[in-house]
Amino acid sequence: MSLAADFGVTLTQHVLRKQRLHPTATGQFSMLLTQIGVASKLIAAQVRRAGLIEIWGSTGETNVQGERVQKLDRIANDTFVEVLARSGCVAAMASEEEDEIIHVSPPVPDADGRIEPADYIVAFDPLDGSSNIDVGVSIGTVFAIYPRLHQGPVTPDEILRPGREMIAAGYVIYGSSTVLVYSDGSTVDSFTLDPGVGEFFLTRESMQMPEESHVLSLNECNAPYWPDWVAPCLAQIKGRNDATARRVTARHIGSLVADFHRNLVHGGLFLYPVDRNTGRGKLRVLYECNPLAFIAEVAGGAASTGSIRILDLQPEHLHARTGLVIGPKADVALAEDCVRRYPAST
Ligand code: P6P
Repeated sequence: MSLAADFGVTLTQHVLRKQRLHPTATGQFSMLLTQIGVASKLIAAQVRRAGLIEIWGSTGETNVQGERVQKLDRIANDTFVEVLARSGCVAAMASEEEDEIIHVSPPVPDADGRIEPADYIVAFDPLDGSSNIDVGVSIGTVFAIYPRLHQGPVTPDEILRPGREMIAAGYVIYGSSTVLVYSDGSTVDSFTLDPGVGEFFLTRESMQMPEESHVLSLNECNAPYWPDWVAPCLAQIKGRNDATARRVTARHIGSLVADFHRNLVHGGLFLYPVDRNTGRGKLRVLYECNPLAFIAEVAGGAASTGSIRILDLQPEHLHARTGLVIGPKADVALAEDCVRRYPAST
């Protein structure tokens, strides 16, 4: 057996293999995904060393969300911004850590003096689950990739658009291992970083979300703020446990990316309903709910506010929030049915 057969498929090899399926591809999408892999490795290195080089804790700043900016948040954000800006594939970015759109200066001319405009816009949460940084719990990066709508300077309508217009989305989990999951709309594929080699290797291909929820994931301490539909929805799901079998268990990490990834692999429903009093959600549309909804749907699942498909939401501003129910189609439909029966708010 040749040596090459001993090694798995790398992220770059996978992306290039897919590129060959698109004769008109310019290579920018492949470049963008591989550069996201580079940024992820740089962030993973910092996450792994956080406790050793004292980059836990807060910078003292407060971000646009009104949340204390953890040092690793800032490092992850600046790393993602710099790597994507250098890629030549990104015309603008939106980050959870940045108040406004980040416009990227046009790529430098090639040897013939031609400038190939950047084709993509990326919205990302550089480090989701920040509250878990100091206690060694999995955290993650989430990203959404949109095609440009026109040439010239990026306009807000190119970012404030429904998630169904995404061409790709993904996330990276910095946990027991560093796992990058992305979908180009045709498949959901997962890659695990081999830190000894510094390469992401394909570990799960064409992932499909199990059709049944074995896990129920939400913050139960938010019960006083839940709309009326939530309790009966949960009761139906918990009611699947009986004397004959325990079919559903509860798991809630408090890092959306980690909770979602577990549910994608094992089958589970994640809920973060809006606050019954304000009608407002906590999770962000552009760079948390949209990317995960994109992946969930490609993997055969679904994602909804409880009444509207997440990917059909029209975000009013960069940091718009929403309620989220995401998981197997049948259980998202169950939640939507409960919303219809208890219509106070979703
Ligand atoms: P709560 C982390 O801050 C986050 O944005 C998501 O990763 C997570 O699911 C949620 O907030 C947890 O929020 O209110 O349950 O602590």
